[in-house]
Amino acid sequence: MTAPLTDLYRQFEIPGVAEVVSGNGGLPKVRVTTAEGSGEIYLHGAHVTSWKPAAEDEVLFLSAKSQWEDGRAIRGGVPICFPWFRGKADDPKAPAHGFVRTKAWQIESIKQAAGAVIVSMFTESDDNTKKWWPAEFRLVHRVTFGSELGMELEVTNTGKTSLQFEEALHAYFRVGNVEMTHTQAPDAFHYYDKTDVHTKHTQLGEIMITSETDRVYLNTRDPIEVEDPVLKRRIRVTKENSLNTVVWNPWEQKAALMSDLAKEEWTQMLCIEPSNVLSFAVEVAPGQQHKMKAVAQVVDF
Ligand code: TA6
Repeated sequence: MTAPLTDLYRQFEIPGVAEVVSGNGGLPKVRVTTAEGSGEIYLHGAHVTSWKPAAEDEVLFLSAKSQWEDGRAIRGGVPICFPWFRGKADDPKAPAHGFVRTKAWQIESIKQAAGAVIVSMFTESDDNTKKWWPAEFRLVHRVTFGSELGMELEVTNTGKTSLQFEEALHAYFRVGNVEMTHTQAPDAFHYYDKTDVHTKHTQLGEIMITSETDRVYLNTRDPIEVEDPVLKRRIRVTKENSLNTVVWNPWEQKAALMSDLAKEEWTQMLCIEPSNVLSFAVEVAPGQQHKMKAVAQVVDF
């Protein structure tokens, strides 16, 4: 390739507002700067790695030891899990959380909307994806950077047969000390607990993180709020067309096994993942679409 990748995307730039630059590991990213907030999204996995509303500190966690290369997921930000969540049921060799978070996507458009910027990236089925999953699809990740962070995952079935998939916006939020957080999820009554052989449990009251936590909450539609007394802020995640919320923190022992997580970083992250997984997997008929949306806000503490 003669022109660096960033030159290929020069056409999409909005000078002084949205630029395509070389990021970590030389991977191209779109850097957004507006009066309402700033943010970054890599073409690698259409992966949001930063969102900072005006007058607030960074809201997303990003590991200092993340890898930045094809075939590896960035540790932190918002990885996109598709078309399966965790391991692929019928293929132990398949990549965890699917294959779209570890490949380069393409820019579809960059637009201004009121005080925000909407960056749309897409990826499509090809011979490589069909090695893992035979479906024909187009996936668009539409991200709105402003006083809120809006993420919409649009799946189009471009094939001739119905397709079924799982999906998750695996968001890592930055917290002062995960053990001090209180998370409210009003309709998160039942969950499967991965730390207890996936048995079904009932959630009593607020979600507190006091050990390794890896829960798939079922049939949840309500907004989730993480109260962070250390950073003195409350992060609210509102969902559309998502019936699961995954809550994860590896805690000390599991974190020590993760080469792309620096020492003690596990205390500064909490994953709140709008998703459709397990029995809530999505089915889309040929030619039809499904859009899952999540909006993150920093609200008064
Ligand atoms: O969403 C929680 C989870 O499924 C955990 O079980 C843990 O595996 C986490 O995702 C991270 O997965 P990754 O493949 O990104 O290391």
